[in-house]
Amino acid sequence: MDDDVPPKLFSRLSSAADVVRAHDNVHIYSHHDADGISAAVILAKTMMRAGKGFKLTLFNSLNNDTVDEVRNCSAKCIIIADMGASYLMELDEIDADVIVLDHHKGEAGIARLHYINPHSFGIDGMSGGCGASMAMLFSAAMSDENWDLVQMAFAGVVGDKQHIKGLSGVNVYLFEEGNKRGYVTKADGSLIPSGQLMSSLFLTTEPYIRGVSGDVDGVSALLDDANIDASKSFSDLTDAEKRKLSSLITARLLGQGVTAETMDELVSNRYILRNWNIDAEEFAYLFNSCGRSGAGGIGIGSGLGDKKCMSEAMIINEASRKQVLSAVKDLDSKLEQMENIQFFENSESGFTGILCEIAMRFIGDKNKPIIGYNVTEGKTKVSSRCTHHILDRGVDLSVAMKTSAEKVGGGGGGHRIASGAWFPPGNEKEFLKTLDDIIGTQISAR
Ligand SMILES: [Mn+2]
Repeated sequence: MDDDVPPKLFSRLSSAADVVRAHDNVHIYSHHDADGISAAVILAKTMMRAGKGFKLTLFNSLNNDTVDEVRNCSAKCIIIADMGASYLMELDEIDADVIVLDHHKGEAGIARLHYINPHSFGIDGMSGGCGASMAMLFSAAMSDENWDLVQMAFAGVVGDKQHIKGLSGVNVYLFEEGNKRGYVTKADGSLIPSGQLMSSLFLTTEPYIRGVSGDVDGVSALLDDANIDASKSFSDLTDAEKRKLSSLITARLLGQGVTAETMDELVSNRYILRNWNIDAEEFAYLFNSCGRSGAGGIGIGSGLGDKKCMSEAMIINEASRKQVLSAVKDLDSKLEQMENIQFFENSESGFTGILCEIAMRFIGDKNKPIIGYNVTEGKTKVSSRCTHHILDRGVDLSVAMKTSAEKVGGGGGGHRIASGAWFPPGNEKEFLKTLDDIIGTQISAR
């Protein structure tokens, strides 16, 4: 694929920038995950620098209720990031200037809306541009002075895992421009998590190492095997120690049935950000933790450089990672199998998607998509994940999730590889049965 940014995309961005310049106040809406929060930070900073008044709201998702909220806001200029593609017609009817910076699939006959999505320009939004990438392109169209914000864009790119097979699409352009200006550099990845080893190996869920993650004795035994002093950090390790520890971790992961594809992804490049002492991956963890703990504002504050927010975000991050870790350990024994899918119920809302992703790579059957759901009052929320290997077998989760949810009075959508849905509680069995059938049909049609 051509990794240049298409000229048409630039002209669309520059007319969107003109629209915003004509207003004094803007309402920004974004998604509460790492990509959405990164996009929100970029847009907030851009508005501050442009001297615009702004409000900022994060949503768990764009749905009928939150679209209503957008419709009823008083702003005459609205920017929606990392969401919107599935509500284009509704957003187009709003009596205001609306700019949508999304990378999820969705096309509709729109008249007034300023819709900026890599998919519209022949770039795959699953890997070649995320919400934060689009926000960054828009920010650069507002002013060339905003290129420092490319650091935040990489928190979004990494948060949406767009870097794992190497950069593509507009992310290549963002890296080149950011690197040229000294804001972003690449470093080699490793199976060994960054930070103090006793703690980082205990907390690690990417990779989730059975018998090590969440197991103090297991961590000590692993470090003993590798002949490494337990007080060491990743950065203290000699090359020989790194090699020894990596190979022990590799052996463990192979024993868990982790694929070569996943191993490659785990050692994908790390992105170092000039103005921060944490890398893009650590930022993505931080933002995700804040978002799913309902503290997206703390995440945004830390991305904007507020020291108090940053230290609070660090605390939230540690607590949230412990919570994810214990849920993953729990999941290790309760994943249920159907013919073409595997599923689990998550009692906590907010991180079902992350659990799906971890389970897909480190716990479950590598040949079936993983579905996780959480039943709350009034709504069952579903997340799903598969792998490139499963996509190659003909699976499209975005279609399958949407169709199955609509059948039980709900809705859904997303990417072929990761998609979400919701429906009224009580329909879980029927939903799963339909989904299992649809995935079966998709595979046999191939
Ligand atoms: Mn995104």
